[in-house]
Amino acid sequence: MSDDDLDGVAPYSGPAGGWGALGAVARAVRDQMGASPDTRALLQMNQPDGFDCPGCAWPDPKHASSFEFCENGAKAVTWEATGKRAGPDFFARHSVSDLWTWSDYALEDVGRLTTPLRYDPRTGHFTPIAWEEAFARIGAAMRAMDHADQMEFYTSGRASNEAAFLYQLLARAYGTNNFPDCSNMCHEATSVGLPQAIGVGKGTVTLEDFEAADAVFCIGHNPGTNHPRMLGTLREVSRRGAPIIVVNPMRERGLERFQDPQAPIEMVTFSATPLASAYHQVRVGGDAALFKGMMRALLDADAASLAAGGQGLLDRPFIAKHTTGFEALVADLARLDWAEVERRSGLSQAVITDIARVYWESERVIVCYGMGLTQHRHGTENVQQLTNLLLLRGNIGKPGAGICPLRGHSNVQGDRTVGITEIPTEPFLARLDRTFGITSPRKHGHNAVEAVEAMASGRAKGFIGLGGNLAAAMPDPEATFAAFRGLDLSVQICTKLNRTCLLVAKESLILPCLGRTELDLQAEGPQAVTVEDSMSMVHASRGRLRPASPDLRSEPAIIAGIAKAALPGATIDWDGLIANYDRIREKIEAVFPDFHDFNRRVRVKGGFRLRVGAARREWDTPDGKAHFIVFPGTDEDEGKSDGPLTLATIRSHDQYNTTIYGLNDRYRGVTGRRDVVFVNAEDLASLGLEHGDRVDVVAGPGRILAGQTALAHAISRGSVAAYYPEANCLVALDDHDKRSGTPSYKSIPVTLRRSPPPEAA
Ligand SMILES: Nc1nc2c(c(=O)[nH]1)N[C@H]1C(S)=C(S)[C@@H](COP(=O)(O)OP(=O)(O)OC[C@H]3O[C@@H](n4cnc5c(=O)[nH]c(N)nc54)[C@H](O)[C@@H]3O)O[C@H]1N2
Ligand SMILES: Nc1nc2c(c(=O)[nH]1)N[C@H]1C(S)=C(S)[C@@H](COP(=O)(O)OP(=O)(O)OC[C@H]3O[C@@H](n4cnc5c(=O)[nH]c(N)nc54)[C@H](O)[C@@H]3O)O[C@H]1N2
Ligand SMILES: [Mo]
Repeated sequence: MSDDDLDGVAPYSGPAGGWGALGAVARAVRDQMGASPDTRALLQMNQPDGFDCPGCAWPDPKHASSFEFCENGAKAVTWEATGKRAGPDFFARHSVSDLWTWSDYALEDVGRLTTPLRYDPRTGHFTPIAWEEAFARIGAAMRAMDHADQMEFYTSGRASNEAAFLYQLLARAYGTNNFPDCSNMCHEATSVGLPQAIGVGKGTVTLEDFEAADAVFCIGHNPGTNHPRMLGTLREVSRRGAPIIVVNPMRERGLERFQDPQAPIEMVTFSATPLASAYHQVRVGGDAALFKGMMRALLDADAASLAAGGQGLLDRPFIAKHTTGFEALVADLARLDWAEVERRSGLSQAVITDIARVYWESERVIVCYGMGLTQHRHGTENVQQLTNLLLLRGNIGKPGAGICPLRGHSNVQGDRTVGITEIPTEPFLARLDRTFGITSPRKHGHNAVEAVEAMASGRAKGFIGLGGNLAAAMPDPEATFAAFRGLDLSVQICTKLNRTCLLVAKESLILPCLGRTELDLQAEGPQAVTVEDSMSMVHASRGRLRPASPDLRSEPAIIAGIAKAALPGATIDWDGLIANYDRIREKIEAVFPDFHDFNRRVRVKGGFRLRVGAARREWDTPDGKAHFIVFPGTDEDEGKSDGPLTLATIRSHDQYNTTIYGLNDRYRGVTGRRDVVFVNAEDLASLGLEHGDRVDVVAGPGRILAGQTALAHAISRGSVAAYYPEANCLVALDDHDKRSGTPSYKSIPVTLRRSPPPEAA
């Protein structure tokens, strides 16, 4: 079928950014904010005295331009600052079973929640409830649990440091380490893989390093959509002539060409800056094989250099002084089977050697990566093999070089830093106990997959969600939804209605909170919160807009309300902490020494950087060294791959995780629909299918995404892609990286078959 016969499908020939991006912002402002929009919010975004953009965790340049433009940041802000409201009258008109039939897009499009709500099982509707009564009911249900581990405390990564710190305090004072969080579905492979290798689970670079890098590798992330402000950084790298090497199964426009809306000349001349100097379409799940191939090519070239009387290509002084495990790595790579590497990665030995050559010919290299590496059965191994590659040439802890995981939510890294973890360390718990006079539980808690499993089996009976939409974000909606419906208590602290809110338990409450853009007024005046970006920079965020409703409360205030009701005898001064968030920051500083002088340093323009040992070649590992870690083999699928194709779930340009802003995916040429699956043209042909055919995507018995339109797309052979969250039905709860628990959202073995004709279906 040609594109002319297909609704909403036409190739996109423009660059990323540019006039298309400006047009999209204008539409978002009009749709969400109405005729007289309060666009002041857009001008305060990422300014030193404004609020932190809730869009992504990419840092702000030190010398912030007057207005850091970003299309998807603007969408995130207009989404929050919308004029639309989901008030009591709306819930009186619509029952939960009625709302259940609405799409995710329609649910959030109703607008901001205005008042606390409680589900009334007699009428099937949510009805307004006073805050104090809501807290009392939650407190009573929490106290009625047989033991504290029956509660799950979920955090989505928008929560500020202050909110997250109070939340972990509440849960630990209550008695559990059950902290499923969005990081468990996101960069957990980084949080588990990197500390073993380099002693810290965070990136080692700063924005300034990009100015000094001789080459930048972009592996498995899509910045044009998910970290648009990064394109400005990549544009500068490209204009300096430094190579940008992309490894991604799909050709993503945001990595190919960028027209900077902040560069007037590019805009008026319709020119653009090319970004990727080479684009390698790896097979989905083939990265570890690629990295091992690159390391082997590097070792071979090193040996050849030495044999010819040269210096060799490895940083031997670095390896000798700073690392262990080198010999074991070399021994593993000596056994490498190139045929296997080529099959897994979909790239030839010659191409892999070329990629490796760019790597070894560059003195200083930064590698950026995202979900394309972490959301695999071997996500942790992917991250560690990449780290090996960097260590071989001393590319960690020197200017212009390092590892750069692109974090997801704007404060997902900060939430971890201030204690949201199911596997807390003893020194941290000891300091927390000393600071607050409590006895924290020592037993490790649940991550996201374990939490849902515990809920499904009845071991957990209560859930509080500090933001997010966990039920829709997790694999296997059938099992996950049933787990939520079986609970005794379900509390969602959120800004908009979503699917998780509708999974009602015996006692279900929705507690509407302030967003980042809004004025947070407490007993001692307006408050600012703090966040930590992908590069460990901590800075303040202050909202100024009038709250969407006078009845909203801040996240810290809601947590304090729950805490007082659930732990009536506790000695923690919750009201004092809430009256002035400086007091929360004093406590954060008492528990985490890296935050010394917190209140002063966060008031300095631009904030401050938390210590990242590896960035200074201080390795916080048990033996004080960085570690090469061997991953025997290259097998992503562990023989599980019975389907001929591997599917990756991806984000469209018009969504924020489970929040669907619109139905377009501009850079991939899809308009007004999401029911598509991207397939390589040769794979389509070999399956006897054509561009535009309706197909079912089959991952196993009962795991079927039916009625999708197959699109021939620039994606590597053997790889297919479909949108998240629709495709979550293809992932089983047990399909995850066994070391980090990260669901393998991007390595799902599937087959495609022609859908039965509609009348027969
Ligand atoms: N506008 C917007 N911004 C966002 C988000 C959003 O949804 N919308 N989400 C936020 C969050 S929480 C996160 S975690 C980040 C996500 O940001 P990204 O990491 O960019 O997320 P994805 O869109 O899931 O996938 C990234 C890329 O991985 C590629 N890929 C898939 N499989 C493989 C593979 O096997 N190998 C390699 N090398 N690449 C592969 C896909 O083709 C895609 O280009 O963005 C954050 N920012
Ligand atoms: N198949 C597949 N599944 C995935 C992924 C994938 O790539 N593929 N990605 C995974 C990843 S990386 C992540 S991070 C998770 C995302 O999982 P979550 O973080 O749980 O989900 P979000 O969609 O970001 O949450 C959206 C909701 O957050 C609420 N919200 C928005 N702003 C605020 C606020 O300021 N405060 C509060 N309290 N609530 C707010 C709104 O009510 C909104 O409905 O999904 C994961 N699931
Ligand atoms: Mo994420």
